[in-house]
Amino acid sequence: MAEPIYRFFENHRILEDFRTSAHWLAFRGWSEAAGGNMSVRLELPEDISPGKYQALPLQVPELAGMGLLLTGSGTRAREIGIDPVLHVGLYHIGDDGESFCWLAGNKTPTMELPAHCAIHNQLQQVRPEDKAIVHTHPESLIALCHVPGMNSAKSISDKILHLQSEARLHLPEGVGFIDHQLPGSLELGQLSAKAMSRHHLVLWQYHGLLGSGTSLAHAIDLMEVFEKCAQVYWRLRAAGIDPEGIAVKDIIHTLQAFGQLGRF
Ligand code: 2HA
Ligand code: ZN
Repeated sequence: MAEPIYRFFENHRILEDFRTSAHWLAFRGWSEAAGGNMSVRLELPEDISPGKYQALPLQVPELAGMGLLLTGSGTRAREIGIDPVLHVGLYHIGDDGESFCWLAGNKTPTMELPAHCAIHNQLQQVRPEDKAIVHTHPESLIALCHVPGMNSAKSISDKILHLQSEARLHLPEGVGFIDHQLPGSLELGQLSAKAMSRHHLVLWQYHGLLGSGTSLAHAIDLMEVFEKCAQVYWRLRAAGIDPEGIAVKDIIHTLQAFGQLGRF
């Protein structure tokens, strides 16, 4: 198709970020069935000719007029990694900030559309450089949710991130946590937006992980740091050790040395 919006979509360099990120998520086994979803917000060209608008389940005034790339419902990471054009859709958020319209690519957005919209609306205000959101299902982190006491941002951040000396440098604020919610619900979306205003990563209890970054690859970097710590935790538990972790004074020393203490 030769329409300008199709050329804009199909040639957009961000599709490469979708391709390589989806490939990696599939390779890591974090995306069983069609688990997980990704989005990036972007500016659209002036000359779009939108069609029919549908109501969004929430108001997103910060996103009015913007473009949103979103993986499609039921799309598999291993297939997005081969051809993102078929599996990622481009949408226009209406100037009213409460509707959206399909422009190109996949036509059926992920069931986590409310979360992606709510979070982008929040990030546009608090961390505008974070344009990308990834949701995925890493098993070592899901398993953590079943450990008694691992049920708050503080308990998980302090126990798990202090198992590797650089983890807290990547995530000085720690990670957020949300009690189990209905997948795809507006409630999950709104709680996520609130938690993501303070954290780059948020663990959804018994479900999976949510991350933001300047690119999809950057969000996945942070996710891998957290998942690595969880793998260290499970190795120690399997050896019969319940780890104390690195002393807080050493964590503080490291953050101080790299000028990140203010974010702790
Ligand atoms: O896309 O992971 O949370 C499937 C999901 C929903
Ligand atoms: Zn999920």
